Amino acid sequence: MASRFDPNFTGNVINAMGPKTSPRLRQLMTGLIQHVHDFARENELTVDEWMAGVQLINWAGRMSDAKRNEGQLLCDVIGLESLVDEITYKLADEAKDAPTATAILGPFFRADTPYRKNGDNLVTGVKDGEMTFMHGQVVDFETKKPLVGATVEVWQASTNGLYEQQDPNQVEHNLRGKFVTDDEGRYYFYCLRPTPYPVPDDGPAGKLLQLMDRHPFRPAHIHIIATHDGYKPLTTQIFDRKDKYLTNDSVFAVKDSLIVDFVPRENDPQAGLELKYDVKMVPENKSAKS
Ligand code: MBD
Ligand code: FE
Repeated sequence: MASRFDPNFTGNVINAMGPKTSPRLRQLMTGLIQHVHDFARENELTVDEWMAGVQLINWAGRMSDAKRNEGQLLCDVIGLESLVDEITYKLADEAKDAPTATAILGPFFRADTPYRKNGDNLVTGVKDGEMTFMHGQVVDFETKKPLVGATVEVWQASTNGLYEQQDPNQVEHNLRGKFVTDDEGRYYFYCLRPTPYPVPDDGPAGKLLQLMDRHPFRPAHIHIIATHDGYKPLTTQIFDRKDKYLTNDSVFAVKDSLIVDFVPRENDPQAGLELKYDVKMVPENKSAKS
């Protein structure tokens, strides 16, 4: 089918790249230009529509700073971060001794999260939360060998739907911490049972959700990053089985194997709930499928 548009135009743009371009950049930019041009031609994109997209991207840029990553959130609501996660970590599946599945990092990770001692309480100044004792073991996914001295980093939003850096009323580093596993590979601490949470919808990502007639909610989740020398770093999230947004996460990050159960805990004045969660890691030089 002959295009109504100049058949040489896209090729000319791609061929404008010079010989010093790296092979990978050439491949990515060739694909990007080709797909973006096809998108514009197939939809007969108007100048006004294109400019609305430009304005949306500029708005995201103006809104972003050390505490807010609106560009990442825009990618999240169109599923791009979850797709890249799937591509990158093809390894996880539902098999019995499969490694822990990965999930996206999201925009609220902080690189300067403090270390805390096992048994510490992450929660300050939250009155309406359900306190949870979270604990588990970090193990090699195949041998089940406990990984001593592994780092387990966690972060979660408060019951008001805000992460600490979004909320001037929370103490610095509230609801986040790094723990080091003990001689048996165990970690343990007190946190909140997470609650469902709207991604910030006061910027372009929220505007786009509204235009697409979608809600901004994410199912209740706790973020985890586990690391240990000689093992592949693991970034994931765990989700409360009782949450009503499990099947319609606004950023498409839920995987069945990451759904967990909060159970009642007896005789602990600090927590009425308990969550046991073991982390199964993959050695660095190994594919989980082998
Ligand atoms: C979040 O809290 C989150 O975890 C992700 C992935 C995207 C937006 C907000
Ligand atoms: Fe999150």
